[in-house]
Amino acid sequence: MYGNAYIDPNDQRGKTIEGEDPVLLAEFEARILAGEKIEPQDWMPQLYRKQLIRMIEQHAHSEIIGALPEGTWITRAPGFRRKLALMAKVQDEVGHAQLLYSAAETLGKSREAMINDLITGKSKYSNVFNYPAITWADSAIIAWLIDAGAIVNQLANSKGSYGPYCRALERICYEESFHLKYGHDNVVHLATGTPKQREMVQDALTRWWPAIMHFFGPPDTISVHTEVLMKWKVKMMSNDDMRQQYLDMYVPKIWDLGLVLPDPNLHKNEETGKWEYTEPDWEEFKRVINGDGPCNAERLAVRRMAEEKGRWVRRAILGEKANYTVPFA
Ligand code: BYC
Repeated sequence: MYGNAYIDPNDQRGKTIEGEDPVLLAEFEARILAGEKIEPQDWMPQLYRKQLIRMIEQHAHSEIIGALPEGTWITRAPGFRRKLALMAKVQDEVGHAQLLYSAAETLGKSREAMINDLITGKSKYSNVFNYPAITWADSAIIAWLIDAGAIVNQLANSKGSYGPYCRALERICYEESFHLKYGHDNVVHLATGTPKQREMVQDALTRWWPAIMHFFGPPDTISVHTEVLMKWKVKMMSNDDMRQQYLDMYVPKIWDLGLVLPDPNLHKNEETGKWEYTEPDWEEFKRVINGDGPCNAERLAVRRMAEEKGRWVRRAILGEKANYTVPFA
């Protein structure tokens, strides 16, 4: 347990900053304003702690679940070199989850509790991993364009206020940049290949684009957490600003390959300097992040099976401490 890390579910201070000591709160906010990092043993408002746990935990779940769609292609990768590279990438993603669960643990929530919340459907994870990787080209699009989205998000937030999260993000970004190059190489190979390969990569891009637009979160006007997260420098860019930066960096690269994005309205308004686009279907986004996407049930079933099958190992190493609170079916 770290510093004042005990989490009381009935503690109303976790919902607002009311009830916090005003002097401690002012000192905390001054440190954040000065660009200092907050460390686990430091005083922090309960709302800051709860928001960080929510966000880092969701991020960790996204990495471990995110290993699954690409993971299905390891046995079917086209050639030995692609297989080796994909295996290494998938292994990296699981390692990212490990780093992030450790960062979240410093805030007082145990890893067992986080995993239980994932496999019981209580916690969220990134929308994008609830879609299937139907062809090899889907895995290429994930590695290029979803890892690219992750880098936009993580590079910004690695400059944030909570030390353990920022340090984990920095390390993750080094590996993600390599994933991005691997993904780009795969997409270029397909886009400059046979007509069949080109068609495959175009179809994959068309399938993934709406989910990629969702990836950065709902528009700022309806985002619930952005205001408080940005005030305390957990989030360093708003959802819409991340989406804009991403479009700026990657749409020209996609068009350079002669690929078509499935949005006839997508263009940069030269006067405002902003990208204009058709809003993706936010009702679908809500359904998918709340458990009703094409692969949610399958993804959680795989994680549940992994927890169940690994149980004896945890028992052997940790004894009673390995007991999870949720009984498996
Ligand atoms: N997916 O108030 P908002 C990877 C939820 S893995 C699902 O804007 P916030 C990779 C949000 O949680 C890296 N849910 O939220 C791995 C909230 O619901 P709750 C993935 C989403 O937190 C393997 C509600 O919508 N990256 O790259 O201010 C292979 C309202 O949203 C999403 C991360 O996890 C979403 N996309 O901002 C390849 C980054 N968006 O909690 C690649 C870490 C929103 O109130 N997370 N929601 O029930 C973040 O940076 C922020 O949480 C977000 C959303 C920008 C995603």
